[in-house]
Amino acid sequence: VITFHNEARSTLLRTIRSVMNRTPVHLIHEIILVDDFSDDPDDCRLLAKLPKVKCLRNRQREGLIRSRIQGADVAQAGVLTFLDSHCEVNKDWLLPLLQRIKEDPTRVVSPVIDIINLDTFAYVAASSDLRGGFDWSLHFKWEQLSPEQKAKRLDPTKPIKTPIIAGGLFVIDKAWFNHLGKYDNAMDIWGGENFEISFRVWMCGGSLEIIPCSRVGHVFRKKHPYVFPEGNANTYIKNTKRTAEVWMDEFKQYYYAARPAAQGRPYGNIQSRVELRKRLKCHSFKWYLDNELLYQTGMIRQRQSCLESHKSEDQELPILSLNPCITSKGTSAIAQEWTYTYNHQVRQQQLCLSVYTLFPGSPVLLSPCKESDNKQQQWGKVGSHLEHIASRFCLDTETVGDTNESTKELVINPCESTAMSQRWDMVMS
Ligand code: LR7
Ligand code: MN
Repeated sequence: VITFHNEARSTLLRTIRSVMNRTPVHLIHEIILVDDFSDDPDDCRLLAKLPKVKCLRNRQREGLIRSRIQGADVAQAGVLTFLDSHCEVNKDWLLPLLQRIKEDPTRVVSPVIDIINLDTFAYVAASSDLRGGFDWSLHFKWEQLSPEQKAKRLDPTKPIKTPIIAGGLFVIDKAWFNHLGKYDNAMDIWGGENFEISFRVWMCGGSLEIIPCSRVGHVFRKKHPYVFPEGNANTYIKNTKRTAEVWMDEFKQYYYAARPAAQGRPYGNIQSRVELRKRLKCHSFKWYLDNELLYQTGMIRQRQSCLESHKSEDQELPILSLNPCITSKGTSAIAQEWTYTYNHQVRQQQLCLSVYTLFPGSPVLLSPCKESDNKQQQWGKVGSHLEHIASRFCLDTETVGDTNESTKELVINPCESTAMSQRWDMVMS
């Protein structure tokens, strides 16, 4: 879905042409252009002669937010890809994005956004050590990954969790987009919708990622090459104020402090968005600030040993053990890779660390993750302890067997701050 208002034909064509040339044909169901009432209706109409290209034209200027909803509503495929109208997608851009959604349709994924030079139109690589960030005035900015985060990124192809997406270039499962409430259709022209959708995705059960293997160039412009019927500042305030009022709870006071002009400004009715948030049982904004970066993957280490899963011959599900940490990449390392999720599960693909009997010494097992009623699978990080929330006991190891053939088994035991066997380092990125 590509929306545009008075886009230059050359850049519009560059966008579409690159999509057609650099995407396996069976992965494109259709290219939907939404002409947001551009001066010349032929811009869109002529392009619809290309294979797979469809053209919708608004009867009045709507802005990019309502235009994207229009495009999404008519789209027939199961996955939606949004692009600005002045992009050049790079080689193999789409597969790495689709793969992430195939694995987990609650992910919303963006490519690394390269720079198309405004003056020369040259394609220039951007840094891929960035993620999205914002300040309290709801101004988007790119944020360097910290040296710590960078050092942990041994695998440069690994997705980067991001609190916010830039907004224009992303892929989302269509059913998930609809379930989450599309966009706020009372937002006008341009601006603010990227915060709204980013907060909503994280707070209502999804995640946002930048996928370094996928790259798309974008022309970054110094100013808007189009008019805002209500004025640029008014529109930005209306859209961000709606975002703050619906999603930011008590933290909206920081928004008003940083953007005093927003106080007392009309921003329309937000009731249906407030209801949406209630209906979806979304987390609080505080939760977002506290947790949105805790969705981490990495090793769970006790001194030189790491928590590992392996297949056993006589059991259906893999079993847990403690083995020397594998620091090299490769398939054997995957057995030691764990994800600590926002709902406090410790998971490996579809399996979760679970405890079904709540006695000292009860075994910790891998069993299929459950989405609800999953108290047996919830773990809290308390200092260097991993606390099983239902029992309030701590993840522990016990040595079984004689001294020659001893193995370590995973159990829960009453928490003891001095027990070395209860100390875990979650080496996460
Ligand atoms: O009234 C309008 N109707 C439209 O259809 C105004 C704009 N548009 C179209 C426009 O032609 C373009 O195709 O909407 C698209 C985005 O507008 P831009 O290119 O003027 O926006 P931008 O690139 O300056 O702004 C970024 O933030 C916006 C906030 O509303 C949108 O989310 C943009 O999609 C977004 N662009 C990107 O994320 C690309 C990377 C830039 C960065 C950082
Ligand atoms: Mn743009």
